[in-house]
Amino acid sequence: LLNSPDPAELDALMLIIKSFLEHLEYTLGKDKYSATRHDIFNALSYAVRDRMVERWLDTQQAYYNEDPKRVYYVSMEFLMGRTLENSLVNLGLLEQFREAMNSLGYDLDQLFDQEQDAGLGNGGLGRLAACFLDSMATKGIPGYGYGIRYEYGIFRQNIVDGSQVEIPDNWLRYRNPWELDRQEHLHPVKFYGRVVERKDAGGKPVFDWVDTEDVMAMAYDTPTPGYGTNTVNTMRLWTAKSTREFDLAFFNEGNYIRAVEKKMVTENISKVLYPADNVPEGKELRFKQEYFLACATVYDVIYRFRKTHDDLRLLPTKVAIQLNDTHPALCIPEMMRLLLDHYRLDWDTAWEITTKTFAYTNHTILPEALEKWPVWFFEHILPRHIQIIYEINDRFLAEVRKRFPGDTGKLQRMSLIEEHWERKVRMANLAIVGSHSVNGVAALHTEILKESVFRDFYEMFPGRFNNKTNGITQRRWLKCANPGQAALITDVIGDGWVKELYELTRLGDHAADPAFVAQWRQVKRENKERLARYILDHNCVQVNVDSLFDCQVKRIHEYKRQLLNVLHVITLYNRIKANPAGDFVPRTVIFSGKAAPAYFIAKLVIRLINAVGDVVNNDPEIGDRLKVVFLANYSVSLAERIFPAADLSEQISTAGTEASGTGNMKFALNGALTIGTLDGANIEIMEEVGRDNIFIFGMNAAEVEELRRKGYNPRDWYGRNAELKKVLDMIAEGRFSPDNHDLFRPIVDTLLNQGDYYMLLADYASYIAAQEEVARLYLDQDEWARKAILNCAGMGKFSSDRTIAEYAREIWEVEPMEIRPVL
Ligand code: DL6
Repeated sequence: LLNSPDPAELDALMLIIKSFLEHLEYTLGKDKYSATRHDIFNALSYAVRDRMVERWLDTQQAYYNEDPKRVYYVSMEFLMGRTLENSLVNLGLLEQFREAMNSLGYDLDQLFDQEQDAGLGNGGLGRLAACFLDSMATKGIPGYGYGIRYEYGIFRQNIVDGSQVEIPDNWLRYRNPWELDRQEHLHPVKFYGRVVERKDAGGKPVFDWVDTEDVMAMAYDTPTPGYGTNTVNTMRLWTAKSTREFDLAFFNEGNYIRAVEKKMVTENISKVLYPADNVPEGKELRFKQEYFLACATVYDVIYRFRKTHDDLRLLPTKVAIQLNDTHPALCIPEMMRLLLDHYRLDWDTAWEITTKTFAYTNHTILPEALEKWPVWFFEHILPRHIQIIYEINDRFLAEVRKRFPGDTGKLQRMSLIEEHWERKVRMANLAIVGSHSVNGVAALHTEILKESVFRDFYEMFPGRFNNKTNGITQRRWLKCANPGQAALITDVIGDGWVKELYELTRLGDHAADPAFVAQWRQVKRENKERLARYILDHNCVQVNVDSLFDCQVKRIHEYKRQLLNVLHVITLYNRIKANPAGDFVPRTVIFSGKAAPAYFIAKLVIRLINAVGDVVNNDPEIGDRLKVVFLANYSVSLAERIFPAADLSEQISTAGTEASGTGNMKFALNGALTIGTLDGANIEIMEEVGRDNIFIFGMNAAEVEELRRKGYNPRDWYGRNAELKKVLDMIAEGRFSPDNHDLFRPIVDTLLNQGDYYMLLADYASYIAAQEEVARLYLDQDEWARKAILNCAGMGKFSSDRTIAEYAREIWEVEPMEIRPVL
């Protein structure tokens, strides 16, 4: 059954088959009669993992022997998605495994669909962390991802009667074949208790943190392979286990059930990912999760360092720790605690080591998203850390006083402690003060950080601030997600782009070639057909494949303005209704995204989208000139279906609110044109693809600021624009909620009566005009395709390989290292 005539190749295929069958039989205890599809997937995954493990051990051994500087990317979220296909691609084994499985009668693509997403993240921040792991391994950076192995990842979203319903994501139920548990890497994490001060033999103060409740952090490791290299790095995720002492103490009390209950409560720390994006939850359990990650990680980092070094002062020469937002910022006081209390270093030495080791990435400028933890949480849960934070603050404010004498406003703003009726620790201030580098994730974002959010800090530490524009991995987001377009590109420019995305520039030469344009259009059509089948299967809506696929997929949030898109949809609807015989460019407007479970308006927007879809999709006069679909349960694997099929990418946040965006990059890479504001990375995308190849509308960040300063009255805009007024009146009057006329009133209220904070009304007219331009261009399909090709050609900058190379050079000061296979 095997096609290859080459005996070496045949041997390789036989080895794959043998490994697969052995895992099926010996690891899973199944034979061909009892194996389910999922067993086949698992056996195959184990066979693939074996290949990774060989290179993984070589890599880790080389790191041990050569002792390079290592990078630790610490993040509360890693949104990995599926692993099987990506691993095969990165290992260069996709076709071999395809043929081997074929010979056994299995279709590899169908097996890929058996895999559950690892959804250990909310959105952009978590997916960025996953792209960075891929790029670190590909670039040969000795890197580690550290996070939490949540038993329940981001919830599954069902849509019931138009509303979001959250279902727990029990992703580990059918086992996770990629991880290896490391029972020996078990670190204690302390909580609660009190601090006792005493003097050591030399008369120096000693702080003992006693009477604590301890939880163990146990490591699970997942290999993360690079593309076209032997490097396989590690993602280490911590899970909470109760301590043996804990078990014994409680069981010995004789109350067995209470003991088991208590044990479960302790282990709850790693139970569930908090599902809020861009807004902190403020819950005690989340605080404990953050410390759990910080404590286990810092312990592990120092433990690994000390295997080969005695002098802790060398730590910053061998270790760089990147904090993915402030969520892991407790690493800073935790490192100080260990250096001071355990290793007995003096404050200045400990502080120098700490600040030289840490770097902080900010991912949001929304003021409500900046984390602040009540001081009493610290006093109660982390009593030693609050002492250390106070000391950091005292020393820091003394410096501020020296630099800016008499400026009490500055002191108040820069203090690590917010002195309101409830005193809070400002985690961003802690992260900035405790790091040698602070970066934003797109040029505009970094400027806003410097000029407004962290202005005082920028004045004090100008050299600390830098920009690292985000990126995405082209392995997942083009090569795997869009094999048709990837093959077409490789046909004309070779496959160098998979490792060096700037190679795509050469596509520009082909944009005017009619044969290439025709092939490009054909690929897009096939991708749209595939998505159309998915929509029919999941939403029971038949969409027109010739219509413009207009997509907005991302978390549902007011600042991202899905509502503005809905206003456009209703405008189009009204226009068709007013002129049923008119010529309209057919559109399918596709939404997908989750709302935080407690975010009332975001959930109502989902309901509105579905309600508008009900009216529009069932109106015979509209036909297939307009369809609206909301695809449930947005996830990495659903995203991989949507991006390749998109014609238009909606990136319409209020200027100055979206730190970067990465969906914008995925769409453009997959040949969608962007309609967007001058926000986040949209600006840099425009610079790369050219102003003529993108639809820019609306106010820029400075204009938004200016209007806010002058006083914005959304009612002025409402009164002045008849189409806009009609759309809002229809929503308010229940045109889309005939059974409950007031259902969507709160949405209209946010716009008309609560100040329209994100200025949808101010940008409406310009958005509608840009959409008209979109429709006009879509009439010329070849011209549209030409621009889409130029978009793809301009995406070189947005590879996460470039981003990681910049972090490595400018923040971490680490060199790539080549891993040679050990024979
Ligand atoms: O940097 C990754 C990603 C950006 O692309 C998005 O613009 C930004 O909204 C997102 N930020 C968060 C913030 N969560 N917190 N904190 O997810 O980061």
